[in-house]
Amino acid sequence: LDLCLHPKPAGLVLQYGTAGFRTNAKQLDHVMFRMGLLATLRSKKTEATIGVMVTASHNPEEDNGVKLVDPMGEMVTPTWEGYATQLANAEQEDLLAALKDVIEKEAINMSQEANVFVGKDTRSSSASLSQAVLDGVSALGGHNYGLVTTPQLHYMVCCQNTQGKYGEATVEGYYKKLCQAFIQLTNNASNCTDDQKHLSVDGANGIGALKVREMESHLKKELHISLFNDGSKGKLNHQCGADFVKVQQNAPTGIKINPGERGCSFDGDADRIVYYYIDSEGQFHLLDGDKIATLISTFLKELLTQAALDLKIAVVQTAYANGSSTHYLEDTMKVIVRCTKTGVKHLHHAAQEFDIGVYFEANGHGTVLFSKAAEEKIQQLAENPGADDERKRAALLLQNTVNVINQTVGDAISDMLLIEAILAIKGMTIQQWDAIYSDLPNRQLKVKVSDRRVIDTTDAERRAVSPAGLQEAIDSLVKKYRQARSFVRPSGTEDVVRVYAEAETQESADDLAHEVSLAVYRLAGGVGDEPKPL
Ligand code: G16
Repeated sequence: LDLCLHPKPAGLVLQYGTAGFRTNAKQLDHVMFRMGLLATLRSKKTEATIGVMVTASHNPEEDNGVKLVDPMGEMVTPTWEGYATQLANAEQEDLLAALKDVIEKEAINMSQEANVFVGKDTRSSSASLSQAVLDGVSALGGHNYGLVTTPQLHYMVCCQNTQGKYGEATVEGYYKKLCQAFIQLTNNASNCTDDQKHLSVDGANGIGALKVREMESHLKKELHISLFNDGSKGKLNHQCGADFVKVQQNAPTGIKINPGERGCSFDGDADRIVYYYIDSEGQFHLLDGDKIATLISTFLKELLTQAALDLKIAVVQTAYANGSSTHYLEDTMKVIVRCTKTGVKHLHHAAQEFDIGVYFEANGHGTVLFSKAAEEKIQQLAENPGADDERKRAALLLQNTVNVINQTVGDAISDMLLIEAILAIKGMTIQQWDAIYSDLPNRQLKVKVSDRRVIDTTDAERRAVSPAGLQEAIDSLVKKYRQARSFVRPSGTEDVVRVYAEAETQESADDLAHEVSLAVYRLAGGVGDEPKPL
């Protein structure tokens, strides 16, 4: 193995962030190679298949990134995130020593075989960068899946390591499993018109668009998809996609939907989804991750009641969750709500503590986890010849719900199928779904600072502990507005500080977000022009 193949520019330092390494694609060649090496070691250590996904998800086309996927399809464990950072930052002459260090610390048996699945998104830099990963996968058994969505890669890693119990480790197998479950679910919907079966999808000009096309024939016309931003002309994530729609609170460019009709947007690697519609007055209505979590948990709770199954259900959110959603879930739905730090890995972990854990970030990244015991109880009831009809019907619906969900990670395609099935079964319009609760007006902003690491947070990122005086400043600004809340945190995927504010009116939310941005700019070393009022 030639360790000099993809040399590191001297002095460059990068961090394994919220979702792996993310930066301008030009800086990532050596990181990719080294992540190939590390994935091989992780595979030897776990004696299982490991995934490597080359993507920068919601970031602009010029960026790229890489993340490692552990054996059950989950994000790589924190100790190994640490190794990833060490390896990525080791100067060229120290690389061998850094590798030896991991091998020693983890007592890795180097004669053990390794198997690594590599996937990539549609960015122009992804081809050469995924080749760099493959160069690093020095051992036998590297498998290149080529173009896949991030959740498809997670799914296939899990299938491979469960010897097919979770499904077949191919993209075809993924479509078959999800679509079969979807069709079984929608068989329970009565009187669904063609109009109700129609959905407009914004593919963010990314991999999700290609994969929706590939999947369509498996849907057997149970869902009619009009695909926009399919990558044939527009730029990835540019004025489209889930992040744009969520942050701008506006429809993506390039989509055509009639008033009242459902639309949804994926992000660049199809692990996020948000829904929306435009009313007859031309007003845009967003249904984000919080609304999705509410819809799904309501549906599951109703089925559990019908099935008379005593399973504990919880919803996991982050600080970005709209205050109205948390109130509704806790006070009206009476489900347990947990708050974790941003990053799917944190939510996933918290959701594992319950029989059924529904986790969603407000940005549309999320899924549902069922404990083994919960899945067994559901299956027993579904197969019990003595059970009464209503209980059995509910158990069968729960079983198909389990099968339509990609439990390894948030998945736009799987979430879309689940949401479409729920709306069809409940005979619910998007307006009725939207009316479950009303969002508090909110605003998200970004502030550029010279070093975002000066901001440190606690309490699931809801309070800043440094720099000195920042939290006090936020507290006194929040006091000026009704029903207000605000927090700041350094992004783990972009070189910015994120600011979130919500309040009783949009004007208050905008003013508060602006004032908090100014506080960040002044107290945390802002660069460039001072933030201007909206
Ligand atoms: C990634 C993570 C998400 C996170 C988002 C923004 O999303 O997977 O969990 O919410 O980044 O993170 P940050 O605010 O730290 O930049 P994606 O879709 O880009 O992979």
